[in-house]
Amino acid sequence: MIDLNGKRVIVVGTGISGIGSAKLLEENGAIPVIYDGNTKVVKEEVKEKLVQGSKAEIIIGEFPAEILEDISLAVLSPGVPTDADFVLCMKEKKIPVWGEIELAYNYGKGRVIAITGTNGKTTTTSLVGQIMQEYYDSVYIVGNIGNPYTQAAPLMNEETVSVAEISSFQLETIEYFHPQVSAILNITPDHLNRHHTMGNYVAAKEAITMNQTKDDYCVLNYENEYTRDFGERCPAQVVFFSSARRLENGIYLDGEDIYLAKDGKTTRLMNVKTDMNLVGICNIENVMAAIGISMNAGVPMENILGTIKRFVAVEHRIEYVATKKGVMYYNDSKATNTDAAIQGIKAMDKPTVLIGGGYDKGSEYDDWIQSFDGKVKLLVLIGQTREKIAECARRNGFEKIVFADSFEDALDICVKEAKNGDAVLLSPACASWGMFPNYEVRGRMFKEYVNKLGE
Ligand code: UMA
Repeated sequence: MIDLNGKRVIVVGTGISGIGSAKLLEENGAIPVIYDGNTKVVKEEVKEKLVQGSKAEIIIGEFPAEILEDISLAVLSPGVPTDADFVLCMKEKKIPVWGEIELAYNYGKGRVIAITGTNGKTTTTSLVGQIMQEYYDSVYIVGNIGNPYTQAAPLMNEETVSVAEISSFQLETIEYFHPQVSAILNITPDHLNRHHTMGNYVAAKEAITMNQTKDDYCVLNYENEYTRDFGERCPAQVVFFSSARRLENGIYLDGEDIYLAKDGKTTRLMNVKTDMNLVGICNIENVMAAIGISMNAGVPMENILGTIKRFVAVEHRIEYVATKKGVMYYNDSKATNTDAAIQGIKAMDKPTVLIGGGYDKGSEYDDWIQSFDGKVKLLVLIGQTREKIAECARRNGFEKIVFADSFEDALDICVKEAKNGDAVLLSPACASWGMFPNYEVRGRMFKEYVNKLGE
């Protein structure tokens, strides 16, 4: 552990990650200097969230470079780009730049399971978290899932198992972070406005294994070209899973059953129709990854399979909401990129009215439109990306498009257009920013609206 007692540490961001970092630092004797570039942030409101009698300095607005003179460490929130001018300035002054994950790891105790991937991380983290909680006494489910790791760190002991969902943003700023079991579920283009190139994005994901050795495990998807290739270079012992072929070693889907092939022996583990409650191939992959992770974290297979049977879908991920006038409504607000949204479409087996669009992350939408596969009867577009998506849809021969002026308007259109036997799917392929604070609020609004509809 690096001792920061008495040291001045700059914390960038006053969201849940920044507040968690500032509190943890102060509890351990460091002096946080909290900085946020958003001039709308109110100092008093930030102060209220800190430890009682906090001595933290709070700076809002323009970054005052002179404060870097006596700073020992910088802790960035995940939303802060690592190539921002003030971050480059810190690096030039040889100030170590950590993220909230590294700080929590510095003070945390016990074993760590870390899960990343473009899609499926929240479901897999929740499932692995539940498997661990039902088997071990001290378990924390932390990270990008919305529960800051820094908040749980002071509560940990040597027996603790932390199950951490880690985003590519968070992986850019780790240094000693060392999970005993890691997983990269898949890598497809996402967040390219932040990482600039696919190479940078892939490198950020792979960094989850940076401090792992052959005593550790890394669970990888054999059906994703990036993660399959990474298997050759991975510093940990690789555990592959596959939804498309029988593996000689690993966990795989064959027909409706999941098998484990290990030490020359093959065992049938479960049936995907009767032994789990989640739908779609992406969820079968998440379950296989969870098996690979949990068995290498010391949980007996019988317990793992028991929890999988009991586990129900994560909120906002292809979540069934209700059936109104014969129309089934699904909330897939968590589909903030095209790859996740493709999984949403794949899970539908009815003519579907689809709500798409939102914040522009610089994504391309062709693959998503091509996955409509005759299932989408109408695409209702919202937000900043609606023109860009409509243009892409037309280019791909899909013309059944309407623009909605607001989220409410989009929902009204869906109710009018969806007929008995259809589905309505909110699976926007875009982040919610600009119209909502986050995808959770977007999903909750959808559910509230649907639940108020008459039978
Ligand atoms: N800020 C600056 N300067 C900047 C950028 C941001 O001062 O250049 C400030 C903002 O004004 C704001 C604060 O930083 O006050 C926000 O920090 P943040 O965006 O990191 O948000 P947090 O509330 O701290 O939440 C973060 C994660 N957010 C992001 O990665 C964008 C949460 O993931 C995560 O749950 C939380 O830490 C706890 O670990 C959310 C997310 O959208 C769910 N993640 C992305 C995704 O899943 O696709 C990666």
